[in-house]
Formats: sequence, C-alpha cells, structure tokens
Amino acid sequence: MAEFTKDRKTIFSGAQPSGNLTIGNYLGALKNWQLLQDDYNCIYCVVDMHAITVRQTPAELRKRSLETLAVYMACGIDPAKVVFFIQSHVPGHTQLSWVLSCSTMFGELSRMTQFKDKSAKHADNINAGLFTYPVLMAADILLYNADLVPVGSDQKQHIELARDIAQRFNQAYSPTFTVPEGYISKSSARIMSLSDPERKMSKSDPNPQSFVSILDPKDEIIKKFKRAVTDSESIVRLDPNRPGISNLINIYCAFTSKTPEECEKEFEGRGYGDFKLAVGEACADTLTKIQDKYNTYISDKAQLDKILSEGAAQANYIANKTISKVYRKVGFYAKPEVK
Ligand code: ATP
Ligand code: LTN
Repeated sequence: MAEFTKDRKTIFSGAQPSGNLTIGNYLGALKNWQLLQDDYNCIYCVVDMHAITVRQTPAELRKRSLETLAVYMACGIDPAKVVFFIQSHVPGHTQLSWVLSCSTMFGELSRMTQFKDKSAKHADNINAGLFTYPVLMAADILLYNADLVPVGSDQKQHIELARDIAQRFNQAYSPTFTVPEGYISKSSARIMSLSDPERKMSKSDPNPQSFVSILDPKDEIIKKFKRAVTDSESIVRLDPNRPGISNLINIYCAFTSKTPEECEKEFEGRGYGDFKLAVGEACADTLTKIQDKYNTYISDKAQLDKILSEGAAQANYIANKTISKVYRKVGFYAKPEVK
C-alpha cells in the first residue's frame, strides 16, 4: 500500500477504459506516470465515469476497467508506491463536479476542442455528460489538491480550465484548491494516427490500423507500421510538412531513446521500408516486455481487487476531507449527527 508523505507534491492522472490503451497513451502519459512515481505522491485513476460520455458496452467496460489497471502495472507503475483506484468507487468526484459546475461558464465549455471533436464523431449522442466532461476532470484533479497532472498535449485545454475553475472558486470562497499544472513531455505529447497522421492516435478510433495497442502481438505491430501512411518521398527526416514520417521518427526515438538527428543519420540512404520495420521492432521490443507482465497481473484477479479496494479507501479518505471543506465553504448546512 502506498504511503504518502507531506514533503512531496501530489500528482493525479487517469485514462479512460474506453478501449485498449495505445502507444499514444503509453508515450504521452503512462511512461511519465512511471517516471514520476518515486518523487511524488501519485494517484492514478481508471476514469470509467468519463468513458460513458461515449456509448460503451457494459460488460466490456467492466472488463476493460480491470485490464486498464493491469496495463498500468505492466508499464512499471507500482501499487506499493502509488494509489490506484476506479473513479466510480469514489463518490467525491461527482459530488465535487456538481459544485464546480456552478463555477464553470457555458461559454468556457463550448470552446473545448475535445467536445467539438467528439460531438462531430458522435453526432447521434451529443449528451450533457460530453459537454460537462471537463468539469468532472477538474473535480478529479482538485479533489486531491494535485500539483501536477501528467497528460498528453490534447488535454492542455482541460487543464487550463481546471486552473481557471480552481482560481475562481478560491477567489469566491477563500483559498481552497491547489492550482494544478500540466506535465506534458515534448516529443511524445501527441502521437498521431498511423492511418491519418493529421489526427491524434486514439484508442477508440473505429479503424484498428490507426493505432497500436499496448497489447497487440508483435506480428500485428510490425504489419501496422508497415502500412502506416507516409508520403511519396523516401528520406527519413523530421519535417512539419511530412507528418506521417515525422510521427514515425518520434515514435522510434521515444522507444529507443535516440535523438531525431541520430535516427536520421542511421537511416540515411535507406528507404521507408527498412525504417518502418525498425520502428515496428523497437516498439515491439518494449511492448512484449510489458505484455509478459500484463499476463501475470491480469491472471490474478484477487490481487487486482485488493489493490483497487485499498486504493479506493485511500482515495475516499482524501476526497471526503475535501468534500466536507467545500460543502462548508459554499454554505451547505452540515448533516446533523443526532443519536
Ligand atoms: P479516447 O479515444 O477514448 O478518447 P484516448 O486514447 O484519447 O481515448 P484517454 O484515455 O482519453 O485516451 O487519455 C489517457 C491519457 O493519454 C491522457 O493523458 C491523454 O492526453 C494521453 N493520450 C491519449 N492519446 C494520446 C496520443 N495520441 N499522444 C499522446 N498522448 C495521448
Ligand atoms: N480527460 C482525460 C482523461 C482524464 C484525466 C483526468 C486526465 C479524466 N480525468 C484527470 C488527467 C487528470 C482524457 O480524455 N484523456
């Protein structure tokens, strides 16, 4: 069980169990979660309540929530160091979300690009939850007074909003929340789709060729990179006008810890075929190690349940303290304890 100390800053982050986690999730978020676990009090959540803003199959959502935890652990995030839990196990998230929604403007939510993108993708289900999604995300973060939030760059706008909400609440009701900061790594902050390199790689993309899942088998990984959309040139060089090859260079560098210059030199005079195979192999090298660990963790449900139960208890303890404070500050009459 993770033990938190007062001299460390707090980190909160989460991923939706809306599909199998991809190398975008890994390079943009999970890799940093792992790197930060020794120096911060870390709270990592499976945000199942966020996932239902898009229609899910209930049995799959249930199964994937546990699988997501096993993937977190397989990526080297250690339950002895961090708190893991499932969002719906801590009622404080929705309690705080309601209060914060009364300090969030309709206009602010209307400007969120994720809302616009997802509304376009799911035109038949533009529900209120999709619209207020960023308020629940702000509640996730502010509930634990997180200092730092490691995410991919697609979440930058949501973090900015969480900061604005925190500042607005603090001003209206006296200092209550820590104003959080995003932690976004430079090169892998936005891994792009393999089939359309102008778009972000996303685990819920209906086209499985567009993403590599952390749990994809090696031959599938190699095939996906082979088919990745590039351009008609054959020079391996970072170039903002050639997003396909630039994306593959970023992925290669992230998995091999090489710099783009080293990569360009290594593949000088060699075609895209050679390079794509090398990217696939570098990626598969890391992922097969993760998959071995995943298989061990997922086969021990009792252990995963124990981690979730302890994590929920720890998260609820912190969350309840924040909720009591917030309810008092906004003027809710305290529930009488009459015997
Ligand atoms: P969905 O497809 O269901 O919207 P998603 O794949 O975008 O999901 P989330 O669960 O919403 O993933 O995100 C978990 C974390 O992974 C977030 O910090 C997010 O910024 C990061 N992330 C997601 N996709 C990418 C990507 N392509 N590149 C870098 N980081 C990413
Ligand atoms: N909104 C994020 C997932 C998410 C999250 C959070 C990330 C929900 N709550 C709190 C960091 C902190 C996403 O869509 N990628």
